[in-house]
Amino acid sequence: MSQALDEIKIGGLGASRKRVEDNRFIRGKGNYTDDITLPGMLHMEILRSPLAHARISSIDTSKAWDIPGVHLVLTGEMMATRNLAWMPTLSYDTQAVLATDKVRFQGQEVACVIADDPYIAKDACEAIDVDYEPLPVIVNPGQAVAEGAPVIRDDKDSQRDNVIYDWEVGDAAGTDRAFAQADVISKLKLHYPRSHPSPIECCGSIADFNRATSKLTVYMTTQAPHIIRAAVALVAELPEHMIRIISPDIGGGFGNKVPVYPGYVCSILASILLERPVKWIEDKSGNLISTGFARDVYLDGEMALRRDGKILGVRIHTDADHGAFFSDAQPSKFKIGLMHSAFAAYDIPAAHLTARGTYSNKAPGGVAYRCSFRVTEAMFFQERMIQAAADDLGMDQAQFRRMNFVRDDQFPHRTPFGFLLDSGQYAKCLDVGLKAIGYEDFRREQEEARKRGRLLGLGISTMTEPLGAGNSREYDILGIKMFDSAELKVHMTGKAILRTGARTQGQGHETTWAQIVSHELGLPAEDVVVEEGDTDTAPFGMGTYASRSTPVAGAAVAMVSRKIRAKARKLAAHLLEVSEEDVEWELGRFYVRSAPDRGVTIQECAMAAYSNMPDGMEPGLENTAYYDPPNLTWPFACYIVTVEVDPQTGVWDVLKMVAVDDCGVRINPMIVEGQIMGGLTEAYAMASMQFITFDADGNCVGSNYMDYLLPSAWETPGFELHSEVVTPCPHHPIGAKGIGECAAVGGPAAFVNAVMDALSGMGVRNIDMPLLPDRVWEAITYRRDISGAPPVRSDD
Ligand code: MCN
Ligand code: CUM
Repeated sequence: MSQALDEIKIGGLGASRKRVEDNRFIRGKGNYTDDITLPGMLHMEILRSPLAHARISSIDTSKAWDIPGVHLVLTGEMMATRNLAWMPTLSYDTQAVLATDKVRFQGQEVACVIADDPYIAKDACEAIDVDYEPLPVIVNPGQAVAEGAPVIRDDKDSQRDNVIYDWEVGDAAGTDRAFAQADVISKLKLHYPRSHPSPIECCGSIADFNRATSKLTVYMTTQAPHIIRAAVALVAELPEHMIRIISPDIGGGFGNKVPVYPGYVCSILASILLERPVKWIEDKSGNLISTGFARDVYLDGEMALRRDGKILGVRIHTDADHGAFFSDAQPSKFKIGLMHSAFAAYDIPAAHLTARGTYSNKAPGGVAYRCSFRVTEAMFFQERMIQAAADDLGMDQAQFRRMNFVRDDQFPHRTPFGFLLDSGQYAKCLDVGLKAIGYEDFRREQEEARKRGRLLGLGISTMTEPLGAGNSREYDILGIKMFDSAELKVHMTGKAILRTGARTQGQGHETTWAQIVSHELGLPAEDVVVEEGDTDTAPFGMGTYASRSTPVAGAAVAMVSRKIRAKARKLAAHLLEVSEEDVEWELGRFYVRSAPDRGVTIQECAMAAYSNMPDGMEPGLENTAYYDPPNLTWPFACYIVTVEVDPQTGVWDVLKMVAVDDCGVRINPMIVEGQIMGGLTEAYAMASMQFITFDADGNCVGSNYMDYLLPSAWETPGFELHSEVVTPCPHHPIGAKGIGECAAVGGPAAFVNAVMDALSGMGVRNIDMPLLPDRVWEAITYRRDISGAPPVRSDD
């Protein structure tokens, strides 16, 4: 107990330390990509296509070249002479850097201008004449596979249609047998609409090629600097040791800053050609219209049920709209990410999933936005399906979940799709949530209110999700294995610098990693500075996404600290003049087992490492650890929302929301709560207001913040968080599981389930997100489902 208290005092595990990075952020002293100015720096702007699908018959850049201050106009044709008109994507497809033959989505990069300042560059973009011959446009998977559909990717010799892949996982025959035995079969079909992460800071890069040293330095907004270095080495064929990627402070990533964008590539080539630094900073509409969108998946599934409520099997089919290029950043082995993590929290004997991916005339993207590779869609479908199934059976929502959960004594548990779950207390989380929301009372209140014409609803979402790719057996990106790393250097006065292969974008790694070192070594957290994001100094790692930092890099931080402690123990034995076996450890101090008063602090050991080491010992107190996790981590969450729907207007208000998250041991409870609050806010936004859609001509509707709404504190409801359920991860060195995405993943279904519950008995089975008032009103008034994303509905 006293050790735990001492630890909190020095900022170790469990301390709600204020975020050290906020010291500079809230004083305006952050250092973002756009803050960086280099001598002789030029500015790049991108000309984007106004049309979604068109053949390019000519591009005339002569007027742009004539504008004073213009240094370079890049087109696809010029990129092609360097073999850079196309680049490989992280999903083994190709993507146009600058269009040559055709444009394939509105907002696609057609040309770039590099000039003395961004205003000249923008004017010069407008002076470029492009002749387009419009082609028929495809905006959803139904159109993509229709008879006679134009082939979008006619650049690929082997591509005869718009299908990217047909993929399956699970046991088809076993699932057929489960359905043959079912008393009830419940069905659900829905669309998880396209959404956009919209971080405060857009994407950007400053490429600086120095001919004299042959060194290319790129400052850029990336969540994964080492992957970018590898990609630049392989695509631009530059020697890897001559490439330095620096990811400065990042103003939010949320997945938007994982992919490789044409703007990065163009700024790099421009700097090589001009031998001057070239800066590209994307504007807000450019960001919304062309980068890293998420979701856009149609899900169709059914569940085989026994009359008593036992789930016997599930079948899921997904149709994913990938846009013009298949550029998902996801583990190589899986075509539809970790969609097959669906239903993992439930003990289901048989399951089968089929997935088809298609091209469309929309911006590429795929798995980004606070989601471990499609788990958001998986968990949304799961929890909507669970609610529909319970309704079909006439069973209580909570009881149906409880009777089908994987029980505490069933771990380790293998899901029918092959994942291995290690630990959890699902029923307990649900019980805490039900108590907090006042379940029984609300149900009574709901019934009473119904009699007076008021529509109240309660929605539950319970899920476990796989966080922390990978283990290297199963998880790689383009063959690069998904492990991570940490390097710790303890200086002679006991102060230290820690570097990892992850990259914080707002999650607070500078604060939390120091807490892990504190826990392992007893150094005060404030004595440990954390640095990430520079490939010349950080150890190799796969970056931050999929909430993998704590599960993988965080584990590496614990492991490297233990290596340091092992060496410090030898130094302690030397200082105490006893054998190593006689030395005991307590937080921050080694002592002699038979004489506990005789001891040395970790700081004294650090000094000895540089000034008084035993004979034959290598000096210094530094080490590196690479960590390949044995498995993913599986946090669990229970989100419960109550709402009131106004039948006259379709407006719905959140009455109360409770969240019970079990992410194992919490390093910093305050940061964890911040992650959950942020995620729930995003979940609420997706459920209630966020819409980025396309008309029949492929015009993006929602490419500005008048149409694509970000919730402010005014719209966002209050959330009540509960942290009493803690199931440590058995294979993580400090028992932590990931948390960064849980609320954004599990939250949306709770809101939608609540509105659907309010409408129960009205013959409405589904309203696709966002549940805008007019859509809810239409469902109530005409007693029908509302599907897809207008103006072009999926069923059109
Ligand atoms: N943490 C903790 N105890 C745990 C788990 C996590 O104290 N048991 C802390 C971590 O140490 C870290 C934070 O919580 O400081 C998030 O940790 P983790 O769950 O490991 O997630 P990552 O650090 O890998 O962050 C990635 C995740 C993703 S994928 C997206 S997308 C997202 C998210 O984080 N983007 C964010 N949260 C974000 N928060 C901010 N402010 N900005 C973004 O861009
Ligand atoms: Cu896919 S959003 Mo996060 O994993 O960077």
